[in-house]
Amino acid sequence: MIKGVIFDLDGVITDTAKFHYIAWNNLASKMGIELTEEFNEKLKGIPRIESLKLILEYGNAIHIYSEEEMHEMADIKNEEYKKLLKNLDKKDILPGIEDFINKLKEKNIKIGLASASKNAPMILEKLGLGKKIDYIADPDAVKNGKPAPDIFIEATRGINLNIDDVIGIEDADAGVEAMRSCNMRSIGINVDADLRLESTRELSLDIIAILDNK
Ligand code: B16
Ligand code: MG
Repeated sequence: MIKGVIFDLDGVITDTAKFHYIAWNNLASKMGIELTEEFNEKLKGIPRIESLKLILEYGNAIHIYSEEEMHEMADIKNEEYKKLLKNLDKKDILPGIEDFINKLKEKNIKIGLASASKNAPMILEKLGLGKKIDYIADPDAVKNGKPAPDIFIEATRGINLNIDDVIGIEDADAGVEAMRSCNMRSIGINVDADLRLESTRELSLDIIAILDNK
């Protein structure tokens, strides 16, 4: 029986990818790198500094900057990203998510968060969901980011359950790969996983039951 659900944040609970894209694009264009939306797909679920490294590799500029400079650049991007989140609130919760979370709570199913984002606690507060999430795994507390499984293992540990007791929900290949490598059952939103859904609207207790019986 499923006793817990592990959520990804960006792309599952809310769509912050568009703000990441604007902030990365502005930083990249200062370095003469033009990003495409297709390339941006590769950054989904990838931690901040690794995302910057992928952008610099894409622009053939990785050799130009020191680690320290890269951290400064990532900080600049994050400041702009946070400004773009200024008006984020309840209306930005993806369709069906709040209702699904409430139904999980009614059934005493624990909720963990496995997001690569260091901004996750602030974002959840803005969305009014902070109190509903039982445990937010800290990406700084794990060794390897997605596609490594560490953050999903940590989120499961934080809600005192075993991997077999939970399912995870992701929108990015890196996140599904992370779940697969720790044998966690997975739901993909617009991405292939054990069960693929086209929208967060389709999430329900019945859908979870399907995965439980698979
Ligand atoms: P931050 P998720 C990920 O969120 C984003 O998809 C990814 O684009 C971003 O680089 C990463 O968080 C780190 O975010 O810069 O806020 O720490 O999908 O894992 O919830
Ligand atoms: Mg995501």
